[in-house]
Amino acid sequence: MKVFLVASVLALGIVAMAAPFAEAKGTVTATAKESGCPKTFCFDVSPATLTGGDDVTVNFNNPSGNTQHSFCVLIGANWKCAPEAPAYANPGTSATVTFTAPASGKVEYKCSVPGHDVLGMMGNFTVQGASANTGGTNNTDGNTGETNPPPKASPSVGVIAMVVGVGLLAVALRRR
Ligand SMILES: [Cu+2]
Repeated sequence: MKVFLVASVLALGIVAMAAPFAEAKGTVTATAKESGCPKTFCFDVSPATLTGGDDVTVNFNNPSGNTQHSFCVLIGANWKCAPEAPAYANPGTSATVTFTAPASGKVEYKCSVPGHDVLGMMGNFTVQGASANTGGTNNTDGNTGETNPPPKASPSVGVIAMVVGVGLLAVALRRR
């Protein structure tokens, strides 16, 4: 009975903590720029902050007049590109790449056309811990620039459930 109670309390807490992350998603718009950059080229990336664990879709546009570009993210040890390597996006075309954001830290990005990274087509996404997400950078409907409702449950709910459960258990055991 005691083991069952502890297991139940732990399971409830874990479910409550996991629930808000299950449907996490993010959409990023990245646009290649050949003017108005600190250097020769750059990206206009929005939003530049990701939420840890999100399934991120980057919609990459190359509206330039005459240069091929790509948008690649470093996931683990591999660059994942839009369009898929070794292709580049021709002027006036778009491509998409999807990836899962790491739990926290940074995600490097660059253009994979040789030399374009040092000409300015490189940068980092900042990854917020999922618990820090109070809305704004995490879209579930593919539209950017809107404010999202707060997550349905926060991880602290799970922690509180476990603490309360363990407390009740201690009281129950002491009364035996
Ligand atoms: Cu480029």
